[in-house]
Amino acid sequence: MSPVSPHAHPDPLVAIEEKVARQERLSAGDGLALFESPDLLRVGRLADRARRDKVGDSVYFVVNRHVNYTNVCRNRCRFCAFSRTEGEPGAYTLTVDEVVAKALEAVEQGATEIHIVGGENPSLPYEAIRAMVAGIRRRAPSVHIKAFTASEVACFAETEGSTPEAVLRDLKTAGLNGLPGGGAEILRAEVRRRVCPAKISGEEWLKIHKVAHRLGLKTNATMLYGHVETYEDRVDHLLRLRAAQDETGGFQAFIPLAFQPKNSALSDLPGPTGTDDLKTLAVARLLLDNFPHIKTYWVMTGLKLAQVALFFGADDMDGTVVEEIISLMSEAGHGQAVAKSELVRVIRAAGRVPVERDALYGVLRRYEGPEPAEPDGGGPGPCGRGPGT
Ligand code: V47
Repeated sequence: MSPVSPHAHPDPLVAIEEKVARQERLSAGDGLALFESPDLLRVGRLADRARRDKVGDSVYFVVNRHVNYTNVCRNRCRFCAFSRTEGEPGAYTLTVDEVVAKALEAVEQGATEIHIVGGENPSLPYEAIRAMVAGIRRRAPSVHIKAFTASEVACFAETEGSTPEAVLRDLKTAGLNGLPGGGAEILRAEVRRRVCPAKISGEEWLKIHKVAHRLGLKTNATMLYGHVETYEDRVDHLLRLRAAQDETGGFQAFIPLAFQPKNSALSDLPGPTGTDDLKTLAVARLLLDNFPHIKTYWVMTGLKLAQVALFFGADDMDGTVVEEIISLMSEAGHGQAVAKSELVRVIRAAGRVPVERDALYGVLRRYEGPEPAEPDGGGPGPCGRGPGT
């Protein structure tokens, strides 16, 4: 951080407020000052303003379904309650037909996006991975397939004796449309050494996303926060994402992921508090001035806090989700599915305009006017429990 100028205002937020009003880029020092500020509402108001300037009053959601095709993972990251070693009780790998059937069932119920991720399972042949994508594409030509984190892509390349670029080209030919934002964790090496030493490096994660962008695949970025990382680590993470976005413009959304400690090797940690959830989202909106969308992921925070997050910089509530096992195994306790009508209701109650989007933020329907949303499909599927509070 640069030394404090003798003429600097004693309240660092004043200079930041001026920069936000001028739509000027914030520095690492600004990011740190925002995280360190005890004035949550002031930070939130700034992020709210930045959100309004960028996207107005629309709040987006997508009717989607998650499919977690295997929990067998060679990495065994310390924050993860989902992964298992091959042969361990609870280890599973879905067949190609099972993955395709889950996706098609969701499409029949109105899903426009399928989000597929799993562990790094080197004994799963790459042909099976390709067949999942091709099988869905053959039977559902227009659904958006957002699949495989950068670390899975690196694993496929390794098992194939190939490169991430060749794998991405091949999966794109099979029908892949984009990559989700998982696996980023905290990009800094010192933190990765402590929480996910076997995973690809932060540099490799960024490189694979940039390659995907150059191939025309849109991707997202996440940050898993509230474990061993410091505010400096979070700021470093956000600024590295911002620099990558300056280069390629291929990120659509940033999603902060609140660490769920239960059943993980870090279960002695308390996990982030509600104020940390809101502040992290707000600082992300303020630092990531080149990211169009900031998502609040209700699966990790609960729908009520996700609704409040709409006043702290968020403009996207992700989706109906259905059966996301990563949070289920960490007993996040906020449910696995939410009805479309419920998302519309909470967005309206926050005084904003619900917008059902497709995976590329094309508008499918704006819920304007006073009429209540009709009871709908798109939500809780066969595995759905309603969201908790
Ligand atoms: O990659 C693992 C994280 C990610 C825990 O791109 C945990 O639209 C909290 O990436 N507590 C998967 N987080 C989820 C993800 C995601 C979710 C929603 C939307 C999008 C998108 C992406 O969850 C993993 C990992 O970073 N994770 N364990 C845990 N205990």
